[in-house]
Amino acid sequence: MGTEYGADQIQILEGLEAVRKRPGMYIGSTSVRGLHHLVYEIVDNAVDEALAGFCDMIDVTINEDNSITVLDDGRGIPVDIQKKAGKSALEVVFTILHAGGKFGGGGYKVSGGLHGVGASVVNALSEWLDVEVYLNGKIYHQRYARGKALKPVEITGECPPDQHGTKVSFLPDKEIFEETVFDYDTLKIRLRETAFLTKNLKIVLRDNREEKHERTFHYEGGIREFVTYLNKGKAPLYENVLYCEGKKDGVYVEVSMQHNDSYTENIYSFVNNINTPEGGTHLAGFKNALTKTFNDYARKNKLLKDNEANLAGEDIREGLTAIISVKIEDPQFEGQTKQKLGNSEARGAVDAIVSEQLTYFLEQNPAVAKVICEKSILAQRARAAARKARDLTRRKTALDGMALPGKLADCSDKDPVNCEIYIVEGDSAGGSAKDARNKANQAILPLRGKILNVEKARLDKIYANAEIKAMITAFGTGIHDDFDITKLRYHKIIIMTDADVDGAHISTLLLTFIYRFMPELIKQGYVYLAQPPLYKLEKNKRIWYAYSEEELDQILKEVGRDNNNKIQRYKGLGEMDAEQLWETTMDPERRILLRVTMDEDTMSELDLTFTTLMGDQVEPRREFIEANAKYGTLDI
Ligand code: 28F
Repeated sequence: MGTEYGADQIQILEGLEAVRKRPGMYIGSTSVRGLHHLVYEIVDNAVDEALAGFCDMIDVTINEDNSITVLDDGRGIPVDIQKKAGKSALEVVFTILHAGGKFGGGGYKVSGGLHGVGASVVNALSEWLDVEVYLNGKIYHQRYARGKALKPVEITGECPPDQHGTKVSFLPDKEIFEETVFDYDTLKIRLRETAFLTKNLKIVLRDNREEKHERTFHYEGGIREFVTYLNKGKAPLYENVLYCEGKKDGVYVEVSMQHNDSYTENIYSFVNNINTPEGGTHLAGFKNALTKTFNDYARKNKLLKDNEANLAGEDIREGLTAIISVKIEDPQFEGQTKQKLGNSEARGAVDAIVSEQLTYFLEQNPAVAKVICEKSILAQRARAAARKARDLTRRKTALDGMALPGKLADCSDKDPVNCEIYIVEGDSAGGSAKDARNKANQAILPLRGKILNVEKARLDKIYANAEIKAMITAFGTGIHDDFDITKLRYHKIIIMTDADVDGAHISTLLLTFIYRFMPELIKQGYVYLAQPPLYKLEKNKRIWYAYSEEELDQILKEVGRDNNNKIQRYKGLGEMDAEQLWETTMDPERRILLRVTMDEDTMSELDLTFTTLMGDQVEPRREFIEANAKYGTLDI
């Protein structure tokens, strides 16, 4: 390496050494999630260039060797020599760890929208990184290995004089990451979300590995189209997507929303394109404006009478899909995970802009206003009924001393860490499971009949449902305000259904209930899906089980395809005797369990997964179940 890299270079290298020593501090983790963060960091820099108004195309490619290439048509990172550092600005961007980096102590992103921040982190964690800048008719190039520049910036060729932009390629370091294979779908979901949040930006994603893919995301309507997309497969209550936009006190605000006929609230908030799952001042401002504006409208137009109570915020948000997106110079994040916006000016800005523009919209569109008010009033009544029902169950459980459901075959061990509960559909399968289980630590809860779809029922009906009550009492945690994860009675909640389309549907109904009412159980990894086999193959008194068509083919190849093969296709769990059920699906030594996970970086897709499965349109649901049945995973 050249000797022109002197004293100050050493200091810089120490900076990036810190990133390699504690990568989690800068990208959250070194798991597959951290791996994908590398791409988001580089793409975010290009998005910043788009937000500044200089870039309208970003091209992301997964290369054959699992390296990544990101190209933009922005101004190109400056290459002139910076006096203070004595080297090219380009090199500074890639080799100096910028103060106030994007991740705080907790390992979470705390600030977006800082031009070029993050590039040095990606560089430090890459085996190699190549950057090309197209500027003034020339191609500038520099290459790095594990964060160290191999040479100063060089001109390696010419480009058309009107071409401009930046291209970054990198290979994540196998010494750092537990996993170095990129997942196309993960990038697809995130890049689609980025495109929704940045109207007019075109993002292309290509996969050049064995299984080729290509997608273009380009939304002229921005977050308006995001709401339409999220409501796909649901029935909107009216045609318009309401949209508010404005700037106040240095906060640029965009809000879009539309109600559907479901009972759940689907609101996503973003700050500088970063998801804020815990909300904050921008979300609070939105909710306040919504509640106030609708109550004012309903009173003024006599939809609410003088002697009737105000609509609660949750009544108005029933079935609401909304996006709140703010852009702010200096975002302050609060809370344990630093995901909650704290800037007080964001509250006022969102409140003022939404109040004013929503009031105007309601006056101009009385038919839409009426539909929303009527739905809210129904929600208000159901909420009162639900409160009564809940008070009743509370009183009862207090008297009974938390009576466990009669159908539950509990285990004898009382330490939750050792305990598992199998949720089984149907009494006959429940019976086999009871005979098969290890009574010491495996409990069985058989559920009868159709499981209630909580996306399609109001709270009063949900609380009155016997199967749901049985699950809540068996788990021991309570729900909503009373939820307490330390009271969880089993550290594995295992959903066991038939390996067919109906079984997949029942699993999804159960997962939807858990996700809506006890999301912590999924977040903390307590929820699993059992994997019963699809086929049994008997030959010369030996038995094989296959969990997929492919596996059956594989086994047949090994044992030979002839007339001695006895193949049985299991149509349901009930067809297996207790011993078979134990050895294929319940024995901890031999079974396969799928842990249900959710990716917090791509929050909005999570709901869509459920929506696709639960919505009225049959087609997307069938596609989803078939796709997941084939691969044997349900990673929501
Ligand atoms: C493929 C990833 O990183 N694109 C970027 C720019 C443009 C400017 C910039 C970036 C300059 C000195 C910090 C150009 N002209 N794509 C990208 N495009 N960074 S990153 O500036 C960074 C500052 O230190 C840019 C005028 N101003 C800014």
